[in-house]
Amino acid sequence: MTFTIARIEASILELPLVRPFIVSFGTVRNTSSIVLKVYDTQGACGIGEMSAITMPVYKPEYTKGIWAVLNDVILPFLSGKSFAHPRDAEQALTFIRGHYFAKAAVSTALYDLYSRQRDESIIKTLAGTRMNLTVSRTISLYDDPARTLEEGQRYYDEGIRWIKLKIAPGRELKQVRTLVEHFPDAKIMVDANAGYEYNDDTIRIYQEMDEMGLFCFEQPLRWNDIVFHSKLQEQLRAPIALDESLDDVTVLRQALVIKSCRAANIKISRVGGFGEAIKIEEEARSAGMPVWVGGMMESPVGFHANLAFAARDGCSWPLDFLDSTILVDGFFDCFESNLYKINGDTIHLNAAAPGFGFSLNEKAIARYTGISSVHEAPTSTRAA
Ligand code: OSB
Ligand code: MG
Repeated sequence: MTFTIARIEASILELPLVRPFIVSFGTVRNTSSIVLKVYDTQGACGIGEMSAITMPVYKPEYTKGIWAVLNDVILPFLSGKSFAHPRDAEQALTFIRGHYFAKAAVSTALYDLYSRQRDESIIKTLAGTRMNLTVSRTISLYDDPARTLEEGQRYYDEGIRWIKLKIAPGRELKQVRTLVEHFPDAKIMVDANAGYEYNDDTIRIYQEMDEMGLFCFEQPLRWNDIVFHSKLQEQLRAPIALDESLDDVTVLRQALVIKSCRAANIKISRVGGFGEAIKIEEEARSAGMPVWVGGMMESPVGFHANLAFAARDGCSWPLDFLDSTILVDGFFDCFESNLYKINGDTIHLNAAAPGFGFSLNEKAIARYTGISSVHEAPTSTRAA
């Protein structure tokens, strides 16, 4: 069975956060995603999204740039094309260098279309087996350790035992010590979002945090570095996990050769979609490396994509994309879901409904929808 792409609707979706999310590269005040609705010639529809930041501060890509490459290059190229499987579409797009966020919007929409067409849950399409998933929560970057503790306490009281703390130079040791002292039974990791340079001060600070018994250090150094991460990893007990630097499976293979990390954060948007994410998860699994699914403040669309991928065997560390559910104003008003139920620090998945298993509340979503575009294949080029 193949599907032929007849029409693609794209739109920018921005949902406001109830309070800002502060990280070393700046302050995030809203989600910023591009949602694609892809229709085949039979009228079936798949919905997907890429989630990014409005400015190029996390990676070089940013929402308006992603919008441009989608509308100028990727969506016109796809219109009228036929594929047997979404991974064939991903393969067909490899002639375009980079632009992984844009490709992730296409990949997730086509996987949804493909699983709906086969009347199977996306969990089955992605070969997921883990139906009960543990969640972690992320504490923003604060100057005052009392605020760090206050946010940590809130999550702890909800039953969360995996906590990620955002850090930056000079805003780490006191904050980490406070958390470690108050929550000795919690697993605490720190995420610097590439905020540190590799030098003696950084080595000393990381070794001091290592002494405190943290379980992971996410992306300490520059967004495009793997060499100095390897040097730093050599001097630490706890694993370094790459986020920003881990573009694709090639980077993971390089990182394995030079031992840049001992854990990996997979974000569907950052790596260009499910196909590449599966390659990374398989490569990591065969190297015995734990991975987990991270997020970029997704809308409900990307949230479902993340959940489905996290059911795969290798994604053994807790879900790291739950903060949009408490930070996005009216998150749960935007959809109804048959894919999951949240219960304290656990999410139960259900593989009963086809595709991503949600239906959008179009009225609620429309309030947050910005510019839109439509790409239609000329009827003459459409395969029967
Ligand atoms: O580094 O993981 C990151 C959000 C936006 C950009 C980068 C990151 C994040 C998060 C989100 O940490 C955590 C969550 O959604 O729970
Ligand atoms: Mg990160």
